[in-house]
Amino acid sequence: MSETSNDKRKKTDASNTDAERAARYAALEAESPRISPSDYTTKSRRSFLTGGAAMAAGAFGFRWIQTRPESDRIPDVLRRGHEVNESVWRALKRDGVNAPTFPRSASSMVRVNGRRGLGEEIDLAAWEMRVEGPDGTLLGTHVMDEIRALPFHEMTIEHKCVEGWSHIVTWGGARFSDFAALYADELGGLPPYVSLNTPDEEYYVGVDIESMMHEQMYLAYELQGEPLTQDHGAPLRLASPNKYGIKLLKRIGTIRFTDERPTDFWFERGYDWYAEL
Ligand SMILES: Nc1nc2c(c(=O)[nH]1)N[C@H]1C(S)=C(S)[C@@H](COP(=O)(O)O)O[C@H]1N2
Ligand SMILES: [Mo]
Repeated sequence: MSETSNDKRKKTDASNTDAERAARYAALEAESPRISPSDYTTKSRRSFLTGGAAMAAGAFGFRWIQTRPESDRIPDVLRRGHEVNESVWRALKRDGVNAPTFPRSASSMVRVNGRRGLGEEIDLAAWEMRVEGPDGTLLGTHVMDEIRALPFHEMTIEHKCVEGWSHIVTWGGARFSDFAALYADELGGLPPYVSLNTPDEEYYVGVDIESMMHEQMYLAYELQGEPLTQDHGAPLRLASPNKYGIKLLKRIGTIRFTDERPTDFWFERGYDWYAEL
């Protein structure tokens, strides 16, 4: 009996070296139906997430990435295999499932990793976060007291970096969903994407609204029960176990709700846009 593509997909968690991921992907890519770039952009997210459409979209993404020039900044290990793995995982993932949490005692201080957009120290007392709508209009600004006024949550989760390490860490802060609720009416419902930037705009990420509204997506201001240090993103950063670290912007300066899929620092350098776990 021939192996169904479902059997193949189930095997995606059987082994995990990058070479194996790349090989699995090449096999999936070979059997995928071809779609054009315009198909890709007009697919609804729902169909994107299910079955063949997702595989086809992944295949397109993979071919696109192969045409990109190599960047010397990317640790080569996870480059293509990684992109591939993301697309496949995204297709398989069920909505609404939480990543595992751990007892607080299992967590410890995580290293500082990535300082793009963190340049000089900032005056935390003077920090304000801007919120913009799809047309770029300023909808509001927030000081930390307003973020602290939202319900406080804590989670002990595994933070994962695309460089291949992970660390169990305890984050404290507000759920992004509680924050976004402040703007939902004004926006007539939330648009499909969120773009986040450091104040100097040196680092920027784009995230789909479903991922942002997940209960494990935090606007974090505490790490290991202490206020964030500047190197870890003070006063406010993203934290989640469901996205790779590259998406978890430190030192948020601007949040923009948008209809267009926003550009993203590491997407521009060859990584999968979703960087989903
Ligand atoms: N502003 C900014 N945020 C960032 C980065 C960065 O370079 N600049 N690096 C990301 C990466 S790759 C990781 S793994 C995490 C690391 O967070 P940490 O330094 O608190 O461990 O931050 C993410 N957020
Ligand atoms: Mo990372």
